[in-house]
Amino acid sequence: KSVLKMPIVDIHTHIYPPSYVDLLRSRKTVPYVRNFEDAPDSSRLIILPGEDDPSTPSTSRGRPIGAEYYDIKQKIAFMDQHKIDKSVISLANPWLDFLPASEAGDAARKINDDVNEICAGYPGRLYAFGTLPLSADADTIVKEVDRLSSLKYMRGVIMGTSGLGNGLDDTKLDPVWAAIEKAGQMIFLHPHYGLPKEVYGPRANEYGHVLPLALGFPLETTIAVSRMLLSGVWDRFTKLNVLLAHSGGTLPFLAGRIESCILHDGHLKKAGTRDNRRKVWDILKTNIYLDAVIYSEVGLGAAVAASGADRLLFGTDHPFFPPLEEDVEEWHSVNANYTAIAKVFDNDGRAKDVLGNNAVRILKLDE
Ligand code: 5CU
Repeated sequence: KSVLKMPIVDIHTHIYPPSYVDLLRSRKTVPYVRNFEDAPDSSRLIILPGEDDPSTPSTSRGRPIGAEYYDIKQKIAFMDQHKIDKSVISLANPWLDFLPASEAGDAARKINDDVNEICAGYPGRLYAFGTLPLSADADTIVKEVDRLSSLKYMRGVIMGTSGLGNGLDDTKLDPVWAAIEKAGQMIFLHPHYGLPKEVYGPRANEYGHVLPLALGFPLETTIAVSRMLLSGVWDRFTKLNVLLAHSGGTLPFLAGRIESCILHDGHLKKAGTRDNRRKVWDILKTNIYLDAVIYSEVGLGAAVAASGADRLLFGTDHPFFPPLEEDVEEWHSVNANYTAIAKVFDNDGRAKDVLGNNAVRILKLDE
């Protein structure tokens, strides 16, 4: 009797292909890559808004960037090290959001072709989410969605929360949602912009990146998805599938409150949008998928309760969150996610689903 090995699939794992790093090196404003005078031998990746304010301590000025961000061999070595069989790689934030409209279409085609080519070097091990030229017009974006369907290793698109500039509740996005839905692609929704820095207070510089990454990112995702819900995106596009980064931000925990606030809102009642809509819980179990990048069984338990173990997919966020200590081979961040899965599912069949079977089934990684 043959014993089939269970695949482990990482669906949240980023890359900046060399052409994108060249683009960042050519820039002088965020996002960019630069060697600073106080450490001329190491490059730093400055991507988050305000990360290079003059008041920012040098240790909070972006993050060191090495080959792990752009050399696919390092990704494969990381996968081998952590027993990951397949990865669905995606361009990391801020994608192409910052490009002038006139450059975005060409840049998206180049980056997507490069990423597809990288995957072709490791058949069966690498797949990808493509990137969209969101600063261009809807027609250019839709063309790239359609073109992605012809690229062998592409399984969907990664996007941030800004949409065409006015967020994901903008009805001007409807042709884009329609094209993605028609193509049967998965949207991997990922934060980048966080919250206005004022909410972190005057002592924010003392806390490194903790507040923007631990709270700004998940709340940004939660707000973006809530705006999609409230504006009826999933009432108009009932088959639009969205994979939410970081186990949905705080959506699983707050879904009940969102639903209750809708039910108790007099404005929505009068406008007729309170009752005539799909419920948050329905969308969570029909259109939304969640990654399992939440580092603890408490958050993971909420994700399972909200969307179900059959909609949860393992991820690592590589190359972000490497161990800070030297000589550590296995990444704490990765092991925290493995441990949470083992604890929540007591290593039953659902653990195997979350670790890989779900991703293979949902993203068709055996084709
Ligand atoms: O450390 C960070 O800033 C990040 C980031 O920008 N994007 C991401 O996916 N994870 C961590």
